[in-house]
Amino acid sequence: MSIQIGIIMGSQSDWPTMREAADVLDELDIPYECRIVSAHRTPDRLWDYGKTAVTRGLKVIIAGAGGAAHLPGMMASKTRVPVIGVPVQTKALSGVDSLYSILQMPRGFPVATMAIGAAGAKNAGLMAAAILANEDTSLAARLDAWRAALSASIPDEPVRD
Ligand code: RP5
Repeated sequence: MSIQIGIIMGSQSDWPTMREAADVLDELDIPYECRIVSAHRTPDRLWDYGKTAVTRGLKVIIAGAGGAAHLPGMMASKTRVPVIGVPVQTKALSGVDSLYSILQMPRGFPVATMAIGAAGAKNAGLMAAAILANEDTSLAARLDAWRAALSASIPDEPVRD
């Protein structure tokens, strides 16, 4: 089967955040591809990626970017493959710039926007897994087990130190 999840990011510097998405997909044994695709620095690469996403068999694109974070929205404008946006935390504005850039899409071209930073990237991986699990019973069982294990790891009471 072809790879169904694409993880794209605007820069190598986004990888420490975006690896959270990759790591959770590894835990769930879901194949994916990773690419650097910048809306500003490599616009032709963005266009090609979006243009071929459907025919290459991608079912979900996870797109992370920081600052003037146009990558997720531009990708959503180029392909009907669902785009999950991850606002990467920035130094200047703590990622609020990234969040608003990704979240405030015009009517007609949605991006499913996650939380800022690592938690958002991890949840993006889990969201992509949940989308694929609708059509994949084996993956659905793995995702259910992952969720149950997380719940089981939460203690009933806090440690009082
Ligand atoms: C964005 O600019 C990238 O997504 C990254 O978060 C930010 C900074 O990129 P670098 O200057 O670190 O390459 O396009």
